[in-house]
Amino acid sequence: MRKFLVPLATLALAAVAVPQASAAPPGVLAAPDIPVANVQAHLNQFQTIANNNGGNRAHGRTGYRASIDYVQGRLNAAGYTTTLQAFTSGGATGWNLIAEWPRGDANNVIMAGGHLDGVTSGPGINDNGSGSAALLEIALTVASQNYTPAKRIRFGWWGAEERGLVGSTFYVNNLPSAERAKIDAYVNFDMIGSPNAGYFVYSASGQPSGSLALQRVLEAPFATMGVPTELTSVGGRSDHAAFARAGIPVGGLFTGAEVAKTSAQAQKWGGTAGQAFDRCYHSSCDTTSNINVTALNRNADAIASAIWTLSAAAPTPAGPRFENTADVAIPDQSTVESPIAVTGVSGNAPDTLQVGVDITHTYIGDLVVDVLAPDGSVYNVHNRTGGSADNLSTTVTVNASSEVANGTWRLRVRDAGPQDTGSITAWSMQF
Ligand code: DPN
Ligand code: ZN
Repeated sequence: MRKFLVPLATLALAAVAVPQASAAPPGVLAAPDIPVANVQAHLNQFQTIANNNGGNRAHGRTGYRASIDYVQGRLNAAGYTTTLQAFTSGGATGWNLIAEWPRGDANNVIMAGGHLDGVTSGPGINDNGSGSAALLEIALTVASQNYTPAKRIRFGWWGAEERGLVGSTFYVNNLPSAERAKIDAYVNFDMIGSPNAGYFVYSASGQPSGSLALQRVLEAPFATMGVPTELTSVGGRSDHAAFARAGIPVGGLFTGAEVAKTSAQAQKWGGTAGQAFDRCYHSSCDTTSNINVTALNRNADAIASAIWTLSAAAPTPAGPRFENTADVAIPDQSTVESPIAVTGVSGNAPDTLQVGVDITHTYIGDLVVDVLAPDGSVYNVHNRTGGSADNLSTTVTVNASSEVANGTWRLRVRDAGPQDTGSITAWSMQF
């Protein structure tokens, strides 16, 4: 069903469902405030680097190497052990920069990253000086606070994202599987200071051990700030993609690129309706003037909050995880199912069964999504909420303790309204 045909029941619900959180929800840790002036100082350095190197910081150009040298120099001075990982793309050498804070359990790694390269047509300050600078300032804060997390924190600045996610893909593809398995979550920050900013959260493929779902961890600090967010799907458009393909839970923040802000978005966030979130996306005007300092500040604080929350979580021994990544089309006004065969789990399912659902659809207000236990018991995970939002990418906790674990579980999706279609991209069960 489309936006204009909102059933009365939905309207009545919407009238009361205005979340106005004022304190951090349980499980969300207070993190230090990240001074935005320090983040801006790093952006000024990137701008100077571009000015001195032909106007850009692109892969294969001297401005990229200078950007790496700046970030690595600051990290080394703060006590990080940093690693440069070289790769070749388009006949030129590029580098990923990896920095690990040497405390916390090395078998449970929380990874945060963003791309450090820009396009050749401009200095790349919002895309992605913004994420790079915020990550650098947060890494420096981890050090200056002498933070001792439960989990290991690893930062990554990726090369050659703008040439097709080359650096991050190289990193993940070259990680031995035992090392991949140690990464509990990867969070990505690409374009977080867009001048006509939106506040977007994305998340996919499950939940890190011992922690709240990534989506919740990323949304919570904005709720505390009283800033509404939208859950979006950025698909494979940034460096989280390779991690997601490796089965690692991923999430990220994003303030928008070339797409125009709608009037509804301008109403809740301010800014200009009908204008791109970033009019200077991939162009020469992506300079330090192309930054919304309020958005940069909020996102830097939110990233710090997410990293503190994720790294403080005590790792829990994860039970087995099962998934079905086969695409199942959801024709209009139909019911489809995707099975998962669970074997080798003794006894019943837990009361905290984590069900991850990834559905691409043009109107999630049409969808009724249920998990069916092997004996046919029905657990609803989504019932036509979300109005005109598209794509359902979420992790829900299901109390399935009265169900025998072994057997065939099914995700059942019913499209209960006319017009829109989609597909089940993947779903998973973490015991
Ligand atoms: N990384 C940019 C791109 O590949 O076009 C912009 C972008 C960032 C898109 C984050 C989606 C999410
Ligand atoms: Zn870009």
